[in-house]
Amino acid sequence: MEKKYARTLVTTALPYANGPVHIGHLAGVYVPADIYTRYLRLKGEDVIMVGGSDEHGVPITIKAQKEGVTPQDIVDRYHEIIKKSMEGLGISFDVYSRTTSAMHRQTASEFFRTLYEKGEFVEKTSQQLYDEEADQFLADRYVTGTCPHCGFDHAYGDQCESCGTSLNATDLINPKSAITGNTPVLKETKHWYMPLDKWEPRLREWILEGHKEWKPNVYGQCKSWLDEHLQPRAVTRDLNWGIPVPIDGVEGKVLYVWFDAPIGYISNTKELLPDTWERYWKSPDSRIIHFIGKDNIVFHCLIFPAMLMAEGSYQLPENVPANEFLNLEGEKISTSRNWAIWLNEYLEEFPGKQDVLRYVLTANAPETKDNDFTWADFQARNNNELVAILGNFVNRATVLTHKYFGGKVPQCGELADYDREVVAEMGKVKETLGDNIEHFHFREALKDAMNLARLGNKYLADTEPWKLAKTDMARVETILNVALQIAANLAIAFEPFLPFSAEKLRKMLCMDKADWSRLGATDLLKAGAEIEKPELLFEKIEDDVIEAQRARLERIKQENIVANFKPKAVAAPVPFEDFQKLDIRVGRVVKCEKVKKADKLLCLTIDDGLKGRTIVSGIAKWYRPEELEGKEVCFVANFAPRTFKGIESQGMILSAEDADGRLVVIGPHGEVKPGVRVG
Ligand code: B3M
Ligand code: ZN
Repeated sequence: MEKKYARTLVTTALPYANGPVHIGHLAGVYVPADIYTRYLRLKGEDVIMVGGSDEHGVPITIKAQKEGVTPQDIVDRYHEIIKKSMEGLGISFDVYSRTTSAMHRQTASEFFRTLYEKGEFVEKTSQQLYDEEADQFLADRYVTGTCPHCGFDHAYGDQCESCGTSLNATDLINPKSAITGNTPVLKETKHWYMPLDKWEPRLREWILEGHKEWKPNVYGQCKSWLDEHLQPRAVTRDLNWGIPVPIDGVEGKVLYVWFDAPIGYISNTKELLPDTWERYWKSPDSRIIHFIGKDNIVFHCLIFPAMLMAEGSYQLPENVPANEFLNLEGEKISTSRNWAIWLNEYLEEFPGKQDVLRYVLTANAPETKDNDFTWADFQARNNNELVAILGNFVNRATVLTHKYFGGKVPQCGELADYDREVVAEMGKVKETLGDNIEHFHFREALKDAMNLARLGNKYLADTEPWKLAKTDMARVETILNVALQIAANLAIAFEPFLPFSAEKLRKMLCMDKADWSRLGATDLLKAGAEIEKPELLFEKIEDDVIEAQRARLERIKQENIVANFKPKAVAAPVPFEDFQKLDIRVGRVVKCEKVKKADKLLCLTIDDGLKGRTIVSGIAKWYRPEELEGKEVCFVANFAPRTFKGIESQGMILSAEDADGRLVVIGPHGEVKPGVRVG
């Protein structure tokens, strides 16, 4: 028997306020959390969903420094963007706050002090890199140097982006401060540590014994951390952005962002319910569910619970249904490389299509493994599922009702056997769909809802009321009554997933608020009741819209290639005599034309100051022939001739290959006579 709870607290990972939210955040955290919460609300349960922006941490200070503004400017900007776009997508937070709020600062400080006073921290001094000129300790991200593993000379203090190894800033060879460029020195500093090793036995028992029902990806990750044994973790940092360490006499130190951020869930609940928040956190008949992405598992399943255990008065989470990652067109989503679909931009570019994104992200949710978002799939799911199945069924049922019954719900006469089968099928949806949502199987749950629309379509296709209209109007009445009841059921079943369309559908059918307990009922609409004029729930998305999105991604890819270009290592030395063997000369292009049946090749006639020559070159993709005519180019004059497509090429045009593979022809920068040697 699963336990019954009096109330549920749903928390969603706090997005860093250093950029807008993207589809990866949505698919991993916010859309599933919203489905879950809307479902519980629909059932009339006591549930709140809390969220907010994570406004501390080094990435925010780095971004501020790059832009020459304050960290507060950065978080003010992105907090607004994130909050507004989440509302725009219908993510129904009961509160969406921020970790720079006064309430949070107070809550996190008190939490730290309680642990400090209980003697739950271990104090340790260690050597950290320090920038003497800037007079500050350097966070790992603020140090760059040579990677001790691969020799890449722009590795960060926490990770080498070339070979992927995680590093400590003190491992770097030849470290440099990102603030002044100086070589940092080692300096002693004191910090407070959570002794996670002390909590390991309790964490082990709580998760490995007590929560075998957690998703395998979450359980497995916890097990492997626990099996490797937990080490003490510093919960303070030498930084000037964050919540100051609330100990008398301590200056220039703040709480580590991962210490304060999860406490944000508590602060936000307090902000929402100043008098009753404790019920959600401390009473044993409440359950706490953390929705997060897989990179946050250790913090939510081990570190934050250890903090809660140490504090002593809080409940531990009941479940942490972490998702895997969503990729974009086969590549990892990346904020810094702009490889993402940003929610705020989507909402502007696809007005009124919130539910399409919600649908695609749920149908493709990375629940058990990483998944891929592609624009082709987005288009296909909209056109072949939302339009062709759900929209089409609702449209047929309502149009026929207007056509034959003036927009009034017809009487339901005696049901035929087939009608009974269909109705029975509809009756099953509530349990399977509900069960799937309760077990965090949102993809399956969405399929259950869609299958109800499929059932409706099949019912109309099988019974063909438009044919019966000439002979058996009583039968048509019953069929359309059943079809309309299915449509009304869809308005309930889809409410957690597609709240905008479900509302539109309820309005169209003149229904009251959706009520989960009525799902499956055959009397949601009363005979004789009027329904509104049919309106399309979804519209087809055309190829050009998808093409434009693909072109945007293609542009970003090219920009990234150019931005990330790093010159190759210089080749082995050669003696000057070897170089002199190559006869490189300047020539003028007299004529240039495409080579027939070879889209890469151009044929150039060169004035070489002698009797002239022909050179075939693979640059057609980058130059129109007339662009080169009259220009001076450099060419190798003493290669043995080679034949391309029947043309003898007497040399090679020199060109540089840019980071994105584009070839640029090389020529002199001043006036030079054709035939002059280069060297
Ligand atoms: N801000 C990290 C992230 O976006 C983080 C989550 C905090 S949840 C308490 O991955
Ligand atoms: Zn490396």
